[in-house]
Amino acid sequence: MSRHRLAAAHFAVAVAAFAVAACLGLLQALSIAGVELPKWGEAQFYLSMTAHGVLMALVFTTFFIMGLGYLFARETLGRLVGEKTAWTAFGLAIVGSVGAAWVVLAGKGTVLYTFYPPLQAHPAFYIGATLLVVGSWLWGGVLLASYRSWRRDNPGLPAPLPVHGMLATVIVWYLATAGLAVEVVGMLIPWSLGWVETIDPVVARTFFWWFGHPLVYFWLLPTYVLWYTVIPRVAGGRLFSEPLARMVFVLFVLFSTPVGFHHQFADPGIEAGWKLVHTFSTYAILFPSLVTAFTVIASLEVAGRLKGARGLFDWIGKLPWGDPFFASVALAMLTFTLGGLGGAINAAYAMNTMVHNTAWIQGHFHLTVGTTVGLTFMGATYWLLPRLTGRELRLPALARLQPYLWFAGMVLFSGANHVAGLMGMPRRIYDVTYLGAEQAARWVPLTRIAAAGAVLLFVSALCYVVVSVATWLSGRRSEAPAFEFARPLVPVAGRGLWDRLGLWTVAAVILIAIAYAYPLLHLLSQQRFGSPGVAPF
Ligand code: HAS
Ligand code: CU1
Repeated sequence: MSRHRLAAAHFAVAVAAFAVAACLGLLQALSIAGVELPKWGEAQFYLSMTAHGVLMALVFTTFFIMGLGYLFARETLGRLVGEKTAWTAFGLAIVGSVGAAWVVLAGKGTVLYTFYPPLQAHPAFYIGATLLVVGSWLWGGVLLASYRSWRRDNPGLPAPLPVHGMLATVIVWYLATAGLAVEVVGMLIPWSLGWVETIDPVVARTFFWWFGHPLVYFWLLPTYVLWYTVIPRVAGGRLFSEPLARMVFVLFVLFSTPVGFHHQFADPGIEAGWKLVHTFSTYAILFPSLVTAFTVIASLEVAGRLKGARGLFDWIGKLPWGDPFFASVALAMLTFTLGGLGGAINAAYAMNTMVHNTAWIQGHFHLTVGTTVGLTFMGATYWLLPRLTGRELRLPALARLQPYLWFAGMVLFSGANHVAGLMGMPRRIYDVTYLGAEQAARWVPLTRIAAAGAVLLFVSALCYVVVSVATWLSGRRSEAPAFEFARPLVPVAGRGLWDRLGLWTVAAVILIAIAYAYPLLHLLSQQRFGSPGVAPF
């Protein structure tokens, strides 16, 4: 444990944030389905939705990913340079998260997790979020410093694949949060402090989505690291192709950021041609996930065949479906097939107009971040805990059941939301009946199916938290198993093009400049709502 105390501390915060957010999620789904809850009204609904989004999407994920980064660096590079800085980062991130959560729970920051102006929070909300991000920047710095130190000792070797993936995550995160920093430090904090009277909502949203889309890959890349470097091993197989895996991470560095307008198709002030450019790059960013589907499935097939499977599909039956980590990831992958398809639908202007701001969107992101990422992290916890704490998993039957419960709950919750969205049910709405409007009668029954799903999800979340806490506190002590990573079928010999991460970062910056420079200048040239009306146009 002591070797990985830092990582363990991050996982503990992640599980705690998850536990609180899971309770709020259930309340919201029941409320939408029309269940009367005590002391609950419109204000509580939006407050809860903000807290749920911030705690799940920003706090749970960020702490879990930071923990994974430290763990992979220590295990595969044999070092962590700047451990004191890492603890400082942890402290900053905790202070920031607690501060922001406190503002929300006190009712002074009901701005949802996208905090679009003109919704305004108490300055402490934005400052708290900034501290969380600064903590994560320091985390990235520690990973980079550890890698550089390792590189000096191992000049000819490619970075171990888990570190290659985590470095790509760090780069995506730095590129993404540059946009967030401009929005929060340059616009939202001065505005919330009253230093400026107005800010331009479209400019703010543009910087938000500069950050907001790559944010989803900040969540997804560590998930992929687990899929590529651990799951083939857990399944008893080999990684099918290491070069493909390295390429995938590089493609995410390149294409994660210049796509933000696919969240702003409905926003005025951005020219249609530029929206189309972002649609094209969005379709480019589908490709590395399709490659991942191929490579990971091929790796699992190798596992099944090594166990003696014959024929076309027998290998599927040979996979360890009773292992909670494997089952979590397999179900997460199945879910992503649909979530990814939904993403491709969202990215097309015409189809986006049918689903934008409807319940379809919450259906989409509960498949993607809520299951593909979330369920993978939950499953990974069952793999991590015995290795971190030297304690055997407590209540293994609950752990085995948990991913299946989550999957079943999500089929109901997300399925119902997708269909309701197509019928026109809006997202983020307290009263989805529209005071009993006739049209709403079509989707109201679906909210009850979603609520039934939410109950299953809550039970599954409870199992996860109970197993984690019980293992941590009272698991039987035994020798901690080693952290073992998947070996590739054919090892890569030396450093290649996909390992030139510095070069790819420069290319990514150029792509971001192409995607954003003109549209931003154009927005800033229009004098309205606090935009400066800069000269060139
Ligand atoms: Fe998304 C909105 C487009 C992926 C999260 N997305 C959101 C929002 C969130 C989110 C949170 O173009 C809401 C934001 C808000 O609050 O307003 N999304 C995409 C596209 C992808 C995509 C093109 N999204 C994600 C991921 C997320 C995430 C990943 C979180 C982690 N999304 C959009 C668009 C919107 C949007 C628009 C705006 C909509 C609007 O109007 O507001 C792609 O990255 C998807 C690529 C995925 C694939 C699937 C690959 C499949 C794999 C598994 C294969 C395994 C199998 C089974 C088959 C191409 C890798 C294995 C077999 C065994 C035997 C085990
Ligand atoms: Cu996006």
